[in-house]
Amino acid sequence: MKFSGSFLAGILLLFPLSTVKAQQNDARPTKQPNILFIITDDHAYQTLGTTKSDSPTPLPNFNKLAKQGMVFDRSYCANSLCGPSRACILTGRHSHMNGFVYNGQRPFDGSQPTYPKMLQKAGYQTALFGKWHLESNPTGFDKWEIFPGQGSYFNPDFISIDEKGKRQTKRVNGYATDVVTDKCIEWMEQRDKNRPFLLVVGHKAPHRAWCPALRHLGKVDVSKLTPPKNFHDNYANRPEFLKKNAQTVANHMAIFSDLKVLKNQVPENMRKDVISPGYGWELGDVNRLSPEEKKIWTDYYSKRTKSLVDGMKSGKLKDPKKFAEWKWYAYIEDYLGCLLSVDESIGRLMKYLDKEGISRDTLVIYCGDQGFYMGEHGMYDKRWIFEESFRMPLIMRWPGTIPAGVRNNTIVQNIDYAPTMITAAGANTPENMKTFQGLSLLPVATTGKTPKDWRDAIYYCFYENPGEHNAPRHDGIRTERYTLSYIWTSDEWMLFDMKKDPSQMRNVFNDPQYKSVVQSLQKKYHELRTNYRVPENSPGPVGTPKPKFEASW
Ligand code: SGN
Ligand code: CA
Repeated sequence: MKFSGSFLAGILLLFPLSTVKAQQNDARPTKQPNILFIITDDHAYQTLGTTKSDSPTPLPNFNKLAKQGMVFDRSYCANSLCGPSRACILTGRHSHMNGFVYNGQRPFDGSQPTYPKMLQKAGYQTALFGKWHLESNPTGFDKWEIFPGQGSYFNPDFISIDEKGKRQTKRVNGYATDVVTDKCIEWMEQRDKNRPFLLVVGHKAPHRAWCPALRHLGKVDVSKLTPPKNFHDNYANRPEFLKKNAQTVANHMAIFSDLKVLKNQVPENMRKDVISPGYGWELGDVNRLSPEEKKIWTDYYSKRTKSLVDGMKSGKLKDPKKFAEWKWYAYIEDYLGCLLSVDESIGRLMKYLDKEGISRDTLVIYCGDQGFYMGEHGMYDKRWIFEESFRMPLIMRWPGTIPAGVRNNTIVQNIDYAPTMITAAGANTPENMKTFQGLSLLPVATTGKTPKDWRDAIYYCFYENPGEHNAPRHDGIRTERYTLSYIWTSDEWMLFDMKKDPSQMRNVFNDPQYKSVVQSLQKKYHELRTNYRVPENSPGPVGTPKPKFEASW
């Protein structure tokens, strides 16, 4: 039987495309949900803000999101660095398969299958605003405006494509988190309401150098906080390489940039005592502020500068441990200050969904791009397989489909997010699903339970070597109880018993009591490498600086 074009158009008017497609496909939704994917930069799970204990400062909208949705307490990244992690999320495949193994090595190959491209094909309108960090132009998005590189907190620039397909850069006044949220809401206002949408909200916050919005200066009370128990970690009982890491709060933070001490208010003869060698640069972002804004910023940070100068004069901060703690308080105040704007952004986006009456039709996914240290092991930044940088925040909300207020403990990974969205959209064709190495989280998310045949271990690989923070190339696995890792550059193994030693202070790899555990975990490690098709010499023989991987799928 043949239908004329107008008859078909009539049918489509009666049944919007989203409904028709979902009915044709025997996937779980009866209607394709909108997907609002909010991704922040360097948000530490420890500060997620979904409970009182993990929120040293009130984050009411994170809290509400958690109550209305499901918090995944054990979601891990596949490679703890921004670009690679985002590439894993986009493709649902590990770094060695998608080819983006570390920042700046080469642009992301946008010709490979990704979840936005699949959604576009399945009838979605798609957009992305904010942080991208994969260098090549985004593919799979009808509309995109991205930050150049890391982006700026104040009056940020956005790259987009002009009519001739050429890149153009435009500066927008405002604070990055607010501006990205404005652009997202504006785009949703103008969307085609008869088609589902995918909107990726890419926030810069709370990335280094942790600059809160001016209205949030002084809004975080750090007086009751204390540094983590292992803040003064001396790295005993673990591989030698750890001692060489260059991401400690004590020695590797830039005093005038990260910690926002005002250089011209520090007496010259004191500067050598406060600047860690090589970390004396000043904050570039501040030069983007107008003179009025700069005054507010300078007035605020004068107080911090005074506390440093007074502490040095009185001798209180001359003790390196005390000085490191002073830095930690400055760090945490600014870091949490950045999260206040993200919290507001979530509030605004959820309010918009409610106002439109589409909350029940929208799958909201909130995640970070990897984990982050809030002083654990004395560190900031990420990269290592240690729990704080490995685990990332993940909340999913889909009222009526995902049970509300549930904490889920299933081990999941960022390569699972793409297959989850594709399955939710009913686009889980064999052709699409075969490209993924991750699993759809819907069976977990809709029941809150771990399916019987769920994986028992995940694979991790960090390629950059040694990089800005001197973290070596290493890979490893995480099971319910253990983290096993191999440092390729120094040929060392680490094993942590997460039940007995959750802070990872003791490497038990050579402990005779763990002999059989080591054997079975090493077997698992090799099994995962084979199953995920990790090339035999990846991440590279001892000492090799630059492995090259082509995207393959
Ligand atoms: C910058 C930061 C690093 C950070 C990398 C990667 N230094 O280089 O501290 O690890 O980005 O971050 S900074 O002085 O320029 O802020 S990532 O999130 O993009 O992977
Ligand atoms: Ca990041």
